[in-house]
Amino acid sequence: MIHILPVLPYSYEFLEPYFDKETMFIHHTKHHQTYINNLNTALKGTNFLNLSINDLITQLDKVSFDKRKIIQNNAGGHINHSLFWQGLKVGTNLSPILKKSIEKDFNSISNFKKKFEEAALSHFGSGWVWLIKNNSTLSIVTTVNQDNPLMGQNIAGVFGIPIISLDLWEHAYYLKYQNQRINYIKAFWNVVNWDEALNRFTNKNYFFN
Ligand code: MN3
Repeated sequence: MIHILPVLPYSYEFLEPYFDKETMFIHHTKHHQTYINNLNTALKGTNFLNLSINDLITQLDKVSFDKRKIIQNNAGGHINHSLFWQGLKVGTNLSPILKKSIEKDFNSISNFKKKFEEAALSHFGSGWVWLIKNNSTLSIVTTVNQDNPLMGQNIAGVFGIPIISLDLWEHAYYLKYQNQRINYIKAFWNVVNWDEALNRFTNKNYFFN
């Protein structure tokens, strides 16, 4: 299969003023597209051409060593951005079921947000911050580069189902927020798609074609 850029489920200006139109446009059409192009190129001549992106990222340990890193980086770049776009929306609310689970593992919603912001702010360099679910426990983790918690412990250093995620690469915020990563992180709370988070939490919808 040839991996293709998923259509955004909203317009580029939909997340204004929190995430700006120009950043969203470049991020989706240039950055995400480049990961996909590089992935399609890297997969040529391999036995992994028929795998969906979901299956591919869980089988990276089977990729030959000389191609593993380039496929890991670009398959990760593809699925991470697909998850990210679907995880953004304005005007959704945290559902009681997920709220209860966050409160169980982080004591309160405000403490959860504080821990998430701290993890995002202290992550050095490029990567992602995640709320993940492993069995019935929620935790906050960061991954480097384009690693994804679904890649597993051996590849990403962590395993879990992504519930919410935030891109920490400078390309995700530099145009609007320059070096002020904290302002971008705080703006994120206005555009978290809590409906999508609930779908993933209840295991209904975290796979992509
Ligand atoms: Mn990005």
